[in-house]
Amino acid sequence: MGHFVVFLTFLSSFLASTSAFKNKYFRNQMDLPARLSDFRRNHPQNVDQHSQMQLRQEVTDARNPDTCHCMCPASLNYDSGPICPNYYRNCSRLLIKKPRDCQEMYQRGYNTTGVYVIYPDGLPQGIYVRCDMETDGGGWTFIQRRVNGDVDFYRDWSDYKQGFGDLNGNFWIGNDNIHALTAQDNYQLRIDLYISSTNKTYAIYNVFKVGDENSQYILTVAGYSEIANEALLYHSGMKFSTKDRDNDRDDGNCVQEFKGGWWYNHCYMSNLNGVYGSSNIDGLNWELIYLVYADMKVRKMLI
Ligand SMILES: *[C@@H]1O[C@H](CO)[C@@H](O)[C@H](O)[C@H]1NC(C)=O
Ligand SMILES: *[C@@H]1O[C@H](CO)[C@@H](O)[C@H](O)[C@H]1NC(C)=O
Ligand SMILES: *[C@@H]1O[C@H](CO)[C@@H](O)[C@H](O)[C@H]1NC(C)=O
Ligand SMILES: [Ca+2]
Repeated sequence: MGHFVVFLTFLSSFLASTSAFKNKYFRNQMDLPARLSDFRRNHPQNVDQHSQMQLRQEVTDARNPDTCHCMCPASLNYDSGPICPNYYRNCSRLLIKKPRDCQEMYQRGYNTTGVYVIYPDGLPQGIYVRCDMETDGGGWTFIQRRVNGDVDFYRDWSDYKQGFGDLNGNFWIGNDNIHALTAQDNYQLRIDLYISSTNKTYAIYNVFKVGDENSQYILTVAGYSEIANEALLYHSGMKFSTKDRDNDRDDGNCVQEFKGGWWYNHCYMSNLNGVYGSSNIDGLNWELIYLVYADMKVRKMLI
């Protein structure tokens, strides 16, 4: 209980300093988690204050003997080895190292799918991401998700650079963020594809990297398992193209024709940022199989 009170005290002083939040939410402390997630959604510019809050909560948790009572056995390398179960956490390390991706959040004991702040190398201010903490052992950082037509994906370079959408719905986390994530280690990419609500499949590529903006976010994808296929390999080595920037290999303009930001070649075998619900060639599809749901997520390769 003590750590909760400390957290509340901190939260109160933070809330009191934010007048819009105060007027709207301060009175009702009964429903803090929901209020907090509302606030995060609506005020992404305050990511820094919130990440500090998240960390402060962790520090408090880590000092509490009820939530942190054991150490990793020496045989487990917490930083790069197998997932260290929650009850083996080494709290000293928890306090030192910020999570660089969703897997490191998972290793800290966060096992619920949802929105978290992570700190990829080179992004010390932290970013909000959605984590899949269930699929195949969890620890996946979403880079893209399509669930319905609420968000338009026919956008310009700066939108794709920064990211757009809603982490609880449809989004692209941003090419700078994808670059930062995949530059810090060897990541694999998993793509989940739903042809209908009951007919689903997935693809895994064991090599996935996106270059920086100078490279025009060039894609490197390889190492496919038997489940994956050419649908993405065809795009390996391509630069990213958007509505306002044609980097494709085609004489025409793939983006104008197919309506997504993507690593278009001549032009595509997969169009996962295409138009949701369209069954034309500009639709959301994987080798012309039209999809009702798709997501893309990355996880560090465990060697
Ligand atoms: C926990 O981590 C800290 C910091 O890395 C290290 O100094 C300490 O020896 C570790 N303790 C155990 C029991 O592994
Ligand atoms: C998630 O973590 C909680 C609390 O640490 C634990 O009780 C629960 O069993 C975990 N669930 C899974 C699926 O690992
Ligand atoms: C799922 O969709 C694929 C591609 O359209 C099709 O070949 C397959 O037969 C479908 N499977 C089921 C169980 O409907
Ligand atoms: Ca062209």
